Formats: sequence, structure tokens, C-alpha cells
Amino acid sequence: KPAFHWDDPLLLNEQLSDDERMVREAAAVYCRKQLQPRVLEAFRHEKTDAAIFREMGALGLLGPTIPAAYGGAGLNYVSYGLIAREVERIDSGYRSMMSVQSSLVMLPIFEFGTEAQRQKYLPKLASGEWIGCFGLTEPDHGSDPGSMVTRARSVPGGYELTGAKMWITNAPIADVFVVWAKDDGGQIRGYVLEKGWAGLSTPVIHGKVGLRASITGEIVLDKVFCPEQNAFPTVAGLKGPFTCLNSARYGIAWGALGAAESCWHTARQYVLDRTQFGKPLAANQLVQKKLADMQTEISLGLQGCLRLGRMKDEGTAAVEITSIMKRNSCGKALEIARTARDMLGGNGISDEFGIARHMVNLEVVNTYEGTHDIHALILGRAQTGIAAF
Ligand code: TGC
Ligand code: FAD
Repeated sequence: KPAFHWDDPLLLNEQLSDDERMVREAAAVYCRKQLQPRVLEAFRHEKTDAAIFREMGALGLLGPTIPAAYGGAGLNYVSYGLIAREVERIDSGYRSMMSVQSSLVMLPIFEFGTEAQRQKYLPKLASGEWIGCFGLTEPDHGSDPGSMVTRARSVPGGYELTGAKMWITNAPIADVFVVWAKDDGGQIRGYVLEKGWAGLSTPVIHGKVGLRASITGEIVLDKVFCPEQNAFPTVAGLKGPFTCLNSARYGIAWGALGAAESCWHTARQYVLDRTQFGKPLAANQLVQKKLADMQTEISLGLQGCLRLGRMKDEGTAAVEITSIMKRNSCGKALEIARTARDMLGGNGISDEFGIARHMVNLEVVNTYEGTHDIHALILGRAQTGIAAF
């Protein structure tokens, strides 16, 4: 009779290639040894350790799908997903730092940048020597980025950027800024800005109740001059930023399930160890049902992520599938974190156990990169032909 593996019922691990398993293991070891010991203090005190970028860079975890010629590891999308899952098993903030650098900064420079831009920025972003951020959201335009008001006015030799971006991961510590703005013709285009350019400032946003290990800020643009050679030459319209989001949302789909697995495993061990009414909590039917629901959702969700990764690697993934997976993983992971929090009773409230931290992080993850409901509307439009935004 085939054995049942409670923590990997569909044998996902066996569906990976040897190389993919090695990537997963290397990421898991790094996360356990280097990230796990830091996370409690980082979360409590809103501390973002910039050294993490260099550590991740040294292991090839930044821009893993970017070719080796530009400093990347040249891995496939399944490997990228596996890395995101391991990093977010520790904390969504660490995965945020990694996925912004990889999908939202390195990917557009690789896809849309000139050869000179690729040569200048990608190797230093891959090594973690430079930190990147991505500015799409504005104070008054989040779900509807097409209405952005940031402007890139043509001036001799380049553009002058004016406007503000809000809720930008990594911004206050960034060296490289991929910023989206409307040109004189009202077309959205991408610009690569650098730290220290006149008129560019990045105030920190304090007081976040989630994602506290990952620094967030604004990007304020007060007539920032961007030379022509720092504009993406051809991409125009929302296709530019959305191409980056396709990759980042895919990583989040895997990552959120990593956070969910962490909550599930912690809750399972807790209910096995804790006795009430003379028996382990795990001996109660209500408790076992919760564990069964977690196991079911996580196993099915991971299988969907793997399928999407394979389709991305084959070039057959329609972008709507990413909306299914991002939305499903985030919604289910958040529900699992809330249930796991409850299963730990009072201890679930303590940050020592990690579940409440995952829970508030997942509130953010469910909101950024397209909210749960915005992805429902993308899918609703795709099956009815009616845009209900
Ligand atoms: P819509 O008419 O749908 O599309 C406009 C143009 O864009 C093209 N397009 C895509 N291209 C590539 N990939 C996709 N997924 C695409 N989706 C659309 C589309 O073909 C069209 O091209 P063209 O040539 O015809 O002009 O545009 P809309 O304005 O109706 O869009 C509505 C909606 C809801 C789909 C969209 O605006 C949306 O997705 N809103 C959510 C915004 C969002 O996700 N923001 C994320 C900000 S970044 C972030 O949160 C980073 S957090 C990272 C971290 O810390 O980990
Ligand atoms: P809104 O768009 O105002 O939405 C508010 C609510 O209304 C949501 O529930 C939404 O689902 C709902 N809603 C909106 N429109 C509709 C509709 N038509 N029908 C039904 N419901 C609707 N952005 C970046 O560009 N770069 C980053 O690095 C980045 N990092 C972030 C980090 C953090 C910690 C956070 C919190 C956000 C980050 N964001 C970033 C911004 C993020 O992408 C936005 O917050 C998100 O897209 C939602 O936009 P909003 O906050 O303006 O909410």
C-alpha cells in the first residue's frame, strides 16, 4: 500500500527535477539558518537588514530567472516559485524584498531595457550590491494604475519627472528605482532612476502592522531629470508594469502557501503537545477538521502553482491563470493563518510563535499586487467579457 505523507500528500517534491530540488534545499537551508534567527527582532522593531540582499545575491536567489550573462542564475520559473515558498515560510517581508528586486526591477530591465541598461544595472542587482524598487501605485491610484498622475515631461536630453508613488517596498534603501509615469502623449512609460538624483526623495512609511521586516516608503519626484538613456525605449502602456506583475504575482502564489505551511505545521505540533480536558487538543474532532482543511487547501494550491510554473516555463501560461493562483493562495493562506492563530489560543497572540506575524503579513499580501477582489474582477471579465471594475 503506498505510504501517505501528511506534509506532502501529492508528492510535490517527487515532481521536481534534481536541479529544482537542489535549489529548494539551498534556499531552505539559508532561510532556516540566516533568516529565521533574525525575524522576530526585525518584525518587532521594523528593522530591515540590507545585508540580506547581499546574502541572497551570493546564493543566486535574486533575479533567479535572469540569464547568467547578466549575473542571474538562469533558473526556470518553477525554481523561482520554490525559492519564494522557502523565503516566505520565514516571513512575507523577506519574500517581498526578494521578489521586488527579482520580478519588479531586474525583470523589466532585462525585458524592456537597452543593452547598456542591462549591463549597468543587472549584475549589481543580482549580487545584491544595489537594491531596487518599483513605483506604480500612487496615493490616489492603487487598483486603477491607468489613472496615474505622475508625469514625465520631455525636456532637452531626457525627461523631467514629477509626482508621487506610495507604498513602495524597498524605496527608502533603494539605489535603483523603476518608476512608471505618463509622457507628454499620456502614454505610460518606464524610467530607471538612481538614488541621489536631484528632486528624488523617499520618506519612510512607519506604523505598518504587517510586513514590518520589509521597509516601505514613498517616492517623491520633484522635477527629477532622467536622461534619455535611462528610459525604457519601446514599451508603452500598462503592458510594461503588468508584465512585471505577472512574474511577481506568480512568486507570491507560491510564497503565500509557504507562510501557510509554516502556520499549519506550528499549529499541528501545538495541538499534539498541548493537553486540555485530559487529552491532547489534537484528539478533538473539531481540531482535526481544521488540520485536514489546511492540508487539503495547501496541497491543492501548491499543485496549482507547480502547474502554472510548468506552463510559464513552456510558454503556455495565459496571464489570467496567475490571477487564479495569486488570489487563491493569498485568500487561503490568510484563512489558514487566522485558524492556526485561533488553535494556539492565547499563545497565538504572542509574536514568539510566529503565526500572528504571518497573519498580519498575509493581510498585506492579499492586498498588494492586485487585491483579492481585483483578481476576481480580472477573472470575471475573462469569462463574461464584461469589465466590472
Ligand atoms: P486593461 O485594459 O486590463 O489593460 C491595459 C493594457 O495592459 C495589458 N495587460 C497586460 N499585459 C501583460 N500582463 C497582464 N497581466 C496584463 N493585463 C493587462 C492589456 O492587454 C492592455 O494592453 P493594450 O496594449 O491593449 O493597452 O487595463 P485596466 O486599466 O482596465 O486594468 C484593470 C486591472 C484591474 C486589471 C489592473 O489595473 C490591475 O491589475 N490593478 C491592480 C494593480 C496592481 O496590481 N498594482 C500592483 C502594484 S505593485 C505592488 O503591489 C508591489 S508589492 C510587491 C512586494 O512587496 O512583494
Ligand atoms: P484601493 O485601490 O483604493 O482599494 C481599496 C478597496 O477597494 C480594496 O478592497 C479593493 O479591492 C476595492 N476596490 C477597488 N476598486 C474596486 C472595484 N472597481 N470594484 C470593487 N472593489 C474595488 N505598490 C507599488 O507600486 N510598488 C510596491 O513596491 C508596493 N509595495 C507595497 C507594500 C505594502 C506594504 C503595501 C501595503 C502596498 C504596496 N503597494 C506597492 C501598493 C499596493 O499594490 C496597493 O495598495 C494595492 O494595489 C491596492 O491599492 P490601494 O491601496 O490604493 O487600494
